[in-house]
Amino acid sequence: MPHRRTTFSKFIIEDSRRTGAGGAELAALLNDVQTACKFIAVAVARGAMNEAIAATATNVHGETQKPLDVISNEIMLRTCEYGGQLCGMVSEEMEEPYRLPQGQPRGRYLLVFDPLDGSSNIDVNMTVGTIFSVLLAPPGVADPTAGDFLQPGTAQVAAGYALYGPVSMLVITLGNGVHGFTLDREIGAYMLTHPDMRIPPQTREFAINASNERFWEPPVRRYVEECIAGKTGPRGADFNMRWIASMVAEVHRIMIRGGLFMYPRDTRDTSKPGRLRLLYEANPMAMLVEQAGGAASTARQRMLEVMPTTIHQRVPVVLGSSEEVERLVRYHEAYDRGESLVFDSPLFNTRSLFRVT
Ligand code: AFP
Repeated sequence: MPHRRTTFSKFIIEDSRRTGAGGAELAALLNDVQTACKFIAVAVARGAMNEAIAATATNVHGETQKPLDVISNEIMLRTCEYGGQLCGMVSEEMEEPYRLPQGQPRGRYLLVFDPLDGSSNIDVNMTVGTIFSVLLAPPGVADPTAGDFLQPGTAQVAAGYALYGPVSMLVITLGNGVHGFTLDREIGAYMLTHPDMRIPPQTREFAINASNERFWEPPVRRYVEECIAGKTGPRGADFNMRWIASMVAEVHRIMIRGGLFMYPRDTRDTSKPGRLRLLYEANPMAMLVEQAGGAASTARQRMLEVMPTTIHQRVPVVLGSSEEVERLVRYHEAYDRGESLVFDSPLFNTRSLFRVT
């Protein structure tokens, strides 16, 4: 019976009592975020019935921007700006931080988000999502500058994603575990369906865009080649590979059954240390993954400890089942120590020379 289930609103109000002071303000902010995600879920679900869905433009980073990117960004701003809990927002779709309208009551939180992640999948009806992160503004700040958003992931007070797939879901952490909610469209409420989500420490599934192989650093190539070698290689087990090109969908799969997601630094453009953004993609996902018992790293540093230098900074991302993240980090450490890595498997002596001495 739906009324016996816990709604998202009930969950965050009860959690706010756990966190005490300021909890009610955070609960009110997250309630606005969930409302925005419902609006976006409806807009996404209308698909080609959205009049302007076909047109494309270019965002501030020169990336293809779909109308739903713009619509979703607008929904997040309009739905979250008026509640009085925020004093500023940063979005992937805007070059500068969003300044609240003059006279609008300000609160102590900052909201950073990617309003529609994976939007290159919109036209082909694949799963997309919204990623968000909540930070505290520095004391006394009413109109934050970009510098006020430059906080490490450990400073996040909440993080989550909305998933617009076959089922619309909202997955969130307030620093006390990870909890999943399914949108009941009859009631118009997200209902608690996945309490205390946990990521298994081991996995036989990895996700990477293999078309970038020629640009990968040797430790990444070693890791992937060992997985592909399967039972015949050093891992002694077969692996499966996935790549949806929608981070929210990849992370949700890992939340449900484990796995390793990689978007590593590559040599294609050394001015870009990766494709994904630290503040509103890597950090919220890293908080969720760690809270679910997984691990998240740049492959050389714990993701949540990276000190941001710009609000749209890119970062290499490795996250998921802890034992696989730790293995890949060890491979990078060996490489950075100058150890040449070689496979003992005859399969690889012809394909790549990595020797662990
Ligand atoms: P879009 O939002 O432009 O579709 O990018 C999605 C994304 O930021 C992330 O969700 C994917 O994991 C990654 O990019 C896919 O990148 P590739 O297209 O290079 O595989």
